[in-house]
Amino acid sequence: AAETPPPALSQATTDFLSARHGLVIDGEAVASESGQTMAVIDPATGEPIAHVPAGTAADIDRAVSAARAAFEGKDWSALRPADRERLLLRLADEVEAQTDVLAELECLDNGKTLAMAKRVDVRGAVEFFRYIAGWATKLEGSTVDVSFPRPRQGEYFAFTRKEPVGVVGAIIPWNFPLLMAAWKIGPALAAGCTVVLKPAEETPLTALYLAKLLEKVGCPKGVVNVVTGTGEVAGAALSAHPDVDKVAFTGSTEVGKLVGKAAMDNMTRVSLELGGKSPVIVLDDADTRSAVFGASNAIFFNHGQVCTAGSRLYVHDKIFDAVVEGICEYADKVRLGPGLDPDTQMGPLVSQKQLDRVTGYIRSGLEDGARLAAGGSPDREKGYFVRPTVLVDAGPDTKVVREEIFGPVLVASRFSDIDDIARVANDTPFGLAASIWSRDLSNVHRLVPRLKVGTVWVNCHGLIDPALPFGGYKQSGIGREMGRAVMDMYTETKSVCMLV
Ligand code: TXE
Repeated sequence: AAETPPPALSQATTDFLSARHGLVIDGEAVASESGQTMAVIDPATGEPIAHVPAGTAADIDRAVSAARAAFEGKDWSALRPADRERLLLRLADEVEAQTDVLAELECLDNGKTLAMAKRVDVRGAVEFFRYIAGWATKLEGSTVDVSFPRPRQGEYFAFTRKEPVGVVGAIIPWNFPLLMAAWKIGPALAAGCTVVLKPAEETPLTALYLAKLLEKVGCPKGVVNVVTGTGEVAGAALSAHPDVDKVAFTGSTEVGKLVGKAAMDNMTRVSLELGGKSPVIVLDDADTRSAVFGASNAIFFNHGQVCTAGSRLYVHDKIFDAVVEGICEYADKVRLGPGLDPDTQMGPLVSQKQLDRVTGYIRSGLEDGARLAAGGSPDREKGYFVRPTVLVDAGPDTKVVREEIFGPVLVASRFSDIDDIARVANDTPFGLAASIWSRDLSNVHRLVPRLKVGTVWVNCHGLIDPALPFGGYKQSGIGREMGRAVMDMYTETKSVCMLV
């Protein structure tokens, strides 16, 4: 296909890309102590677009000290809950005002389309900051009637207080870089915590830009620190740091286990949002058109690089062919290209590593006997493009059915026994989400409690709302993000019992 030149970037984006990037520690942009940097690659071309410092354990030490000093210091603790709420609301306004730059950076850094970066990533961060800001003023303890024997004099008065957990170490992935930063920084600041953020090495740019916006809206120095660097060095140092009070991690289950173990050595609180292999279950009475569209979006949205991607499709035998044909038609029509090109519907995968991983899984599925119904190949010579792919009738024990691929690859299987479909859907180490497509409410209600997952969608998939708790059963993680539930992850409960 003829390459259309991407539209020009805004001046602010060009300026930011060509600037010298530092780690953000105690409000200053500083080089890594090692002096090393890492290239940031545009996945549409494979070319570097910027360089950022490769943070080391010594840099994590500096950042944690800054976060500790800020947590204990008067600038941050002097802020009333209402001040923290306003700070987050100002941040939301500033992120919104800078939508174009943030979306361009996300598009160049991650590969997603500009339209999606605006509509999902930036909009999602704005909405999330606005929602979570409100929790700063709504944290409450309770008074408790205790049943001790009556004292000779006076009486007991007992209550609980919610207190910020302290210094938060946040480690985030590359699939929604700005949004994941927002999901960690938002509740931390609302609760009164301070943060050291380690963005993914593939996508550090919007986190660094967000740090500038935090400074602009008056966030005190040291409250949010950003250390770019690799997972093995900077991430590992952050998760094992004895002066971090809570680690918040989103990423692979494999790394989540390492992070959880390292944190547990110091009894550091930890929340883990990990991988998934979410089933999309289409019952025989489902509306076929909406199931086709819904199942296509469930897997191809963000190129399948979504922890809740509907990567296992189970369709009732009666409508299997119609649904799978519809999804393949959808897949075949998707236009791939650089995210900046307005005609693009799907951009490249994030990195060479992901390209190799995803194409490796497609090969393994075919070797294990699955039939290729759509896609199956890289799309261009340059950049990390993979066509939306559908594999049919892969065996239940094959790697493509059991492991998280994290790319636009759907495995479609048929079923006929609705009483058995929950067992099939649950036959995975993961438990993040599932969707059910049906017009029969009693079948839906029978299935919902049987699915061992953190979120069930019915006749929709992947809808995430700041007010709705989000997280996994089983190896998909520990804890819940968003909603009221997330504030428990960033606070300690102190019980106070007084004889008065
Ligand atoms: O993830 P990692 P990768 C899954 C998905 C994907 C696979 C590999 O299946 O194909 O993981 O992606 C940091 N100690 N998900 O390798 O490594 C790392 O720097 C501490 C699902 O990119 O888990 C980054 O900031 N931190 C997922 C973050 O962990 C470490 C999103 C996530 O990277 C570390 C991303 C270590 N030893 C990938 N090693 C989802 N569920 O949303 C790495 N990191």
